[in-house]
This record gives sequence, structure tokens and C-alpha cells, in this order.
Amino acid sequence: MRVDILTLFPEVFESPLSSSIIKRARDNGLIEIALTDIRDFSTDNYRKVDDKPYGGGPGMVMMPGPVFDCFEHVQKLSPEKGRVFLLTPQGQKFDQAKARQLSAEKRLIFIDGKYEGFDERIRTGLGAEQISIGDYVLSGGEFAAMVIIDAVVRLLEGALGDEDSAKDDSFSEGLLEYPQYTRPEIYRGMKVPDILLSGDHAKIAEWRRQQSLERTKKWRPDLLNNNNKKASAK
Ligand code: 6GU
Repeated sequence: MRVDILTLFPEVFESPLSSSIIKRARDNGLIEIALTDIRDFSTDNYRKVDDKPYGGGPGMVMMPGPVFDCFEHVQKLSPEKGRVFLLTPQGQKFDQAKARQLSAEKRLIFIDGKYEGFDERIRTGLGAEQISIGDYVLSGGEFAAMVIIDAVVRLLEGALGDEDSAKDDSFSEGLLEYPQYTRPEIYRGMKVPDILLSGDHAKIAEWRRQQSLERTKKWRPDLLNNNNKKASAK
């Protein structure tokens, strides 16, 4: 997969995209991530990329020129057309199902805004989808882009050490994850549940499923009401 990020703050991405699972996925060639600075496409002496909104009002709006020019440059960096996303709180909400869907794409192009938003012609002219990571407002799309990329990369085959570990994640079947324990068997008087020490794999699987269901009911009942036909049918 190739991911392009068009941003005003490429430096913000450097450390997160060069650590841990994402670093390994890049080193192993599972994903290629390229950052392009929108400001390099400003035609202004002061590298201006935003301006006051027509009609008045507070804040600044991303101008179409630098974004279009940057996009056209980036698109030519690879033959794959790619799916184009504007990062904005007005977008469709990102979730695990979306992460799975995006992990099957060959190329993703993310455009990060700052200021009060994008000139509307950026969305319509580039045919971009809009995506958000939740119902709150961030001061820019950078962290949202990193959240999305992290969630997508860990689903790429070979990204995680143990192929099973993404399958059992919370949400992988619309349920929260079951409780996990490791050594020691007793810590400060708190004991690991006997069943996990029993060696009975069928019983353990059943217990875990039950725990997942109970926790989801207690902490995230909204997940059960929404979309969990798969889990409750089992
Ligand atoms: Cl993608 N951008 C901004 N600015 N705020 C957000 C967001 C994105 N997703 C949730 N809040």
C-alpha cells in the first residue's frame, strides 16, 4: 500500500510514523508513506496558503490553489489513482469496519486542513471523500490522519508479529476484548482466573467469549444495539 499525506506540518508526522509497528511495516515494504508540504505549492512570497472567508466571519480558509497544485504533483508520484480523503470533523466517522475496508486499498491520499476549513472547491474539485475520527474538533487533521494510518497499517498482512493478534482485537467482531493476564499467577493477592490455567482450550474460548459479551453489555451497550448480529448469533 502507498499512503500520501498532504499537510502544512510534515514534521508532526515524523516520529509517530517512524516508530513501532508503522516503522516495521515501512521497513518491511508493506507500506510506503510519503509526506508532501502543501506550503511548497504556495505561489505567494510569504508561502501563504489560507485567506479570509468570502462573506465574512472568523478564521482563515485553506485556499484552493496550493492544495490543487500539491495534489496534482502528488498524484503523479505513483500510477495508482488512489482514494482521496479530506480530514475534517464534517466527514464520515472512521471506525474498525472502515479501517478494514481501507486496508484493502492500494493507495490512500490524505489531505490535512488547518484553519477554519477548506475552500469548498477543494472537496468538489478533487472528488474527495471526507473523513473524521469522532465528534470533537481538533485544530488540524494531522493527528486524525495518524490515527487512521495506525489503525489501517496494523491490519495489513504481516504488520503484526503474530497474525492472530488483530483477529482478537476489540471490535474485530463488534465486541470488546476479553480480559488478559500474564505472569505472575498471583500478584498482590490478585489471582489469575483458574480457567486460564486449566489447559482446556474449548472452555477458555467459551469463557473469553462470555467475558467479551458481558463487558460490551456493561461498558459499550451501543455496540450491541448497532451492528452485532454476528456476535450475538453465535
Ligand atoms: Cl479529521 N479533523 C479535525 N480538525 N477535527 C477532527 C477530525 C478531523 N476528526 C475529528 N475531529
